[in-house]
Amino acid sequence: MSKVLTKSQIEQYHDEGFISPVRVISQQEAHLIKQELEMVEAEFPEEINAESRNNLHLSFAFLDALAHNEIIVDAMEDLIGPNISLWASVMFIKEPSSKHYVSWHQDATYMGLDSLNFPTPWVALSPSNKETGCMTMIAGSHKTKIQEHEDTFAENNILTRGQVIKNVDESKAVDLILEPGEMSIHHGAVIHGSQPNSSTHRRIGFSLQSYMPPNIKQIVGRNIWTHVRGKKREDEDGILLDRPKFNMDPATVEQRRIANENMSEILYNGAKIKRNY
Ligand SMILES: O=C(O)CCC(=O)C(=O)O
Repeated sequence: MSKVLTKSQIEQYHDEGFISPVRVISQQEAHLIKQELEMVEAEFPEEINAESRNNLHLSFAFLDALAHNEIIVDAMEDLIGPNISLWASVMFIKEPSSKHYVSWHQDATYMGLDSLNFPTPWVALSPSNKETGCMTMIAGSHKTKIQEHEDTFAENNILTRGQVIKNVDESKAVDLILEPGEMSIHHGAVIHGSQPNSSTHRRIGFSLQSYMPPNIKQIVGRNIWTHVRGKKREDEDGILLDRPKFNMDPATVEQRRIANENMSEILYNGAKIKRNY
């Protein structure tokens, strides 16, 4: 028996490579999280900014709580079973009327894992729609292998390397429209991207990238994980991260630095240029 997802949502994940929308928290709760996010952006600009966007769940207790939200984790259990760890998180913010976009890509390409088969929830903290630059998925594309990605490092492309898959069949493109507090879930190999935000509001999405069962291992960098539910991982080279007890908990802020260094080594493995995110 599944815990949160319906049979048809689970089938959709396997057939199309994504599910959307799933309500996680109320609009009011999402608004409070956005307010707290904007408070810590003002208070700790070194810790959280457009470049310092990875693994914020290790520095801020309210984002750790979202990463461990019961509805999200139950949905993950429906897809990957009861033993669950989180590889990383990324806060994707597109400022109002900004040119920033995300080119067609498959997440698993540069994550250094020995599998492509894992789910990523993307939680909307503000409206995500065509005007604000929601994610668009190519339905069924997770069934193909990893496609060739060209590293462009294009200035307005907010992916690490500005990596892009060319000649995507856009006839299968589906926009994932989300209200604040809803999430989509996408497969590690589904081709997706997003357009610029042409609205007067920020578009904010917290991407929990990604939840993994214990059989999936890191093979490029170190096995550094946030334990989420069930049996803890026992990787030989592994580190299990702590959870922040409060915002800017010094113990986990330091662990975030180590996790981010490892993540950067993995994501830019073999790249000609390394950006700060
Ligand atoms: O936030 C976006 O527009 C893209 C996010 C993304 O590519 C992801 O979460 O995998």
